[in-house]
Amino acid sequence: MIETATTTDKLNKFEKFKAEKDGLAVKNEIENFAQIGWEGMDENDLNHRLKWLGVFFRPVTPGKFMMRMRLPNGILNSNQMSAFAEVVQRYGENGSADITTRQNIQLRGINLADIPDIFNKFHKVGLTTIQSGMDNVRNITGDPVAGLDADEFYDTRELVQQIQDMLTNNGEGNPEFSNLPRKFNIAITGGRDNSVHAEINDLAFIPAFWGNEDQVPIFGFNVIVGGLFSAKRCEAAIPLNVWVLPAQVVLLSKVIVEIFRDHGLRANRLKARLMWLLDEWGIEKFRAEVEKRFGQSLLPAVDKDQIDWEKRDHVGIYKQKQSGFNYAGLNIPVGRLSADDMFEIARLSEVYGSGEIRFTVEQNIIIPNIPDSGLTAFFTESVLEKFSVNPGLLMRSLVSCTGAQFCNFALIETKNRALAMIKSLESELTLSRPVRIHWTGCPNSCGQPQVADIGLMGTKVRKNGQMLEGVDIYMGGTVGKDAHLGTCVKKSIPCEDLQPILRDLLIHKFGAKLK
Ligand code: SRM
Ligand code: SF4
Repeated sequence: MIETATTTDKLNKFEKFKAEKDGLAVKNEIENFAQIGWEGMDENDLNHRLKWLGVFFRPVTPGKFMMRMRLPNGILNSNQMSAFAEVVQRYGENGSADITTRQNIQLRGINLADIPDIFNKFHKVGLTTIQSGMDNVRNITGDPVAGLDADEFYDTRELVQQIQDMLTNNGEGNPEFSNLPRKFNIAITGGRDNSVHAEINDLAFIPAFWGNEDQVPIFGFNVIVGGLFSAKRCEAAIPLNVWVLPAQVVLLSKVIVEIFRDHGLRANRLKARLMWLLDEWGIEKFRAEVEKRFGQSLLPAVDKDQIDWEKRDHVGIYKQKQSGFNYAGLNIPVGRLSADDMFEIARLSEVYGSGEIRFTVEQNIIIPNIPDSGLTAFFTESVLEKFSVNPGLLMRSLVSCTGAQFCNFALIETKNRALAMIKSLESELTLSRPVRIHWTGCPNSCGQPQVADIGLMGTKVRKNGQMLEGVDIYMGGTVGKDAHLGTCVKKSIPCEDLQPILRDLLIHKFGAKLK
């Protein structure tokens, strides 16, 4: 039998606790939680509902919480970066931060008692954590060089912000969208290189011009839907056969999230993402419902979209479209930052740029608006030794999810192991091109191994009667133009045996040479 939202008797335990009390309700209880402490909290409030506020209880480090922000289009300013630094600084060695694969940041080591103060601090500098976890629309990604890139078709910043404001009630929390069947990812790309991995989002907008050769082309977006990675299923998004003007993007997003909310499958949580609804309905029925709710007929998709470049990683120094200005892309190894690092990045952005900072889905940082005249002094900054603008060809493309250090789903340690392995491979090999290696600690695929040249997915492996940490190897992921997902090519490699296998792959498939 096909599961539908109407089979309420079969609701999974998440649906049941959401029906009892909405996730957003804990917004009014945070002062009380801070006073009673996490040990005194209701289990569903602690383990689940707090995530509606972007506050994550970490069973691996009980009492030291993680906070996930919302940073539309991955953009922040130096005051906001300093606020992050101040928050984690007070937790000493337990305090750190990670840039995420959705152009976002997570802060670690936080005490529950401090959270009301931290929220006040964030409010003052225009930051929100609202609805950044669980069954909500997650951080909305956009081009990291929007407004800087001379070749872009559309500056995505305002649209991304408008969608976030609509879905979150300007960051205050929006009960209209706080009970989705599961998470929902949205991305908008306005450049030529699909810098946001549009195809792995539940809803994405891709630049495409309307009109034939005799007409003045009109700019808009083709719409794709249903992309997802999960332990059960990984799929690239499929065309909705809709083309919209930029001015229609917010309403279309609203309508599609509403359909997911009202009709998404809720009985089996493993099948609660949008793609499963598309399977059940078929794309034509889904499109018809979108059109009905949109209130006017929608144009069909344009044959040719504008993604015709290889994906850029933005690491290095690049000219902006504003004459005489540059953006600097800094490699942040596996996205990890200490409080001191964040103060330093904030300072760099103020001294050399305009105080603006951006994150990429590769967990790196961009500092825009550095005048030509500032570059020589910029290069002398010692922080660039740690966060290089010209890193090794493996390090520059390394991505890793959180892994066992903080994540209780993890089957393996990821970030530290990834760093150590890349350093040692770079010491053995000479490369002539970057190779994108992505680590992910379990099949949930937060580290997106399916988009990598070489993806490594954590698993448990039996060797000589012992259970060890291991990986399945994915290959063939392509990004940018004609992006498609990689597949598993080798299973169950113990991590202790991985390095020579990676070395051989790099030599035989990616032209690396032994030093
Ligand atoms: Fe993820 C669950 C970390 C991007 C698919 N993800 C989790 C949790 C919340 C599990 C938990 O409670 O411990 C992880 C938090 C660990 C921690 O302490 O950091 C977690 N996911 C991450 C981040 C931080 C990985 C990173 O190091 O960058 C990324 C945060 C993004 C953000 O800022 O919002 C992150 N997660 C992703 C992505 C990539 C993306 O969005 O492009 C995916 C695959 C794409 C997708 O969702 O379709 C992803 N995460 C999952 C899933 C599988 C979802 C599913 O439908 O089954 C889970 C498990 C779940 O939700 O039950 C999960
Ligand atoms: Fe945790 Fe698995 Fe996601 Fe890594 S992929 S952050 S281990 S849930």
